[in-house]
Amino acid sequence: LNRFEAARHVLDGTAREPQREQGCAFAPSNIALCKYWGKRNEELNLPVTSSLSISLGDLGAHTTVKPAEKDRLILNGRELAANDKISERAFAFIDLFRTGTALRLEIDSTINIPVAAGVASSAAGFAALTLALDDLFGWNLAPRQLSILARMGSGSAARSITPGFMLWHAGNDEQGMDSYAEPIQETWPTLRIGLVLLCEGEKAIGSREAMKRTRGTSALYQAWPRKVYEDITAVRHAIETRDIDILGRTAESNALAMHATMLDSWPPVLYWQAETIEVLRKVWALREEDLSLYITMDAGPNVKLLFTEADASAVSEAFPNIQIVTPFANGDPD
Ligand code: 2P0
Repeated sequence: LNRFEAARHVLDGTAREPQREQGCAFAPSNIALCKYWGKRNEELNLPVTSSLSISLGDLGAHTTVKPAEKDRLILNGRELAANDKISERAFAFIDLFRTGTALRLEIDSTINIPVAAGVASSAAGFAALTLALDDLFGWNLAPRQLSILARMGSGSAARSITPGFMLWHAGNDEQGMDSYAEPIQETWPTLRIGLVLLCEGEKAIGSREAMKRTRGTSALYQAWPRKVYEDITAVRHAIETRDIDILGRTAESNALAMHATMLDSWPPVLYWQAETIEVLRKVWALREEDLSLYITMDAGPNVKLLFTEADASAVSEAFPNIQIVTPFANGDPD
């Protein structure tokens, strides 16, 4: 399989046996401002386009990995069954790094993202697992290589290897050696992200399947790569100049365009619920009142708000039930 070859390529010459008792790591979750939607290679999670994200500060996954009698996955204190989908995906991922050994591992992961916020936990989960394995095996890989490995667990995990703004280069290489995320060296201490806590039931369709269907059936998808390219340019400029209106407008438009390609798919994919539309209309009304408030959304009904500290109290008043994230909580090194 191609992913074993790709992993071997990255890990060339490194240890296949633990170098210490256990490996530990934290990785933040991230939200894309310019989305990853569509793969050119499903086995390696190679994207059609580049994407750009912001990490969620201290919201993410704390993971410990250590040798054990059998493979075990403990998630937020509860052991999952070996045939649970999440366990199967995690064990298949660690298989990439222990070929030719009888090594069994216990993964203990605590994810502190509120479930009702609808922020994917796979990004933080696979990134933290990759970092914990690096620690356990003593690989000492560079962030770029860690991003390539994490990507093979979940595409968006490529963007969770380091905090801050991350740009995931789509790349051209067939094995994906040029498809990794790297930090954009800018901070924005006044930037805020609001997680609107909606109730989410079981997803009708997972994002893997939805991406595949969109790429395969939506005529609008043809316009998507160019749209993302232009949006990434605009968002980078907005980050450099700390312009919340350009950042917000571009991110909102990018998310809505992604959902438009889903609606254009067959059978159609619609993640929105009635509450989703209520939140959108409320945000648009507040913008009429000169609030610099914008939204982004992922493969679910939940809405994430983008704004700055200057509007934080007005936003809290309008949305009492949100969790506010400060991505650059440690301030500005400049
Ligand atoms: C993103 N999403 O850029 C996009 C926007 C959802 C909507 O990345 O199949 O869990 O593991 O590579 O990364 C969610 O998809 O998919 C996602 P896989 P992933 O954040």
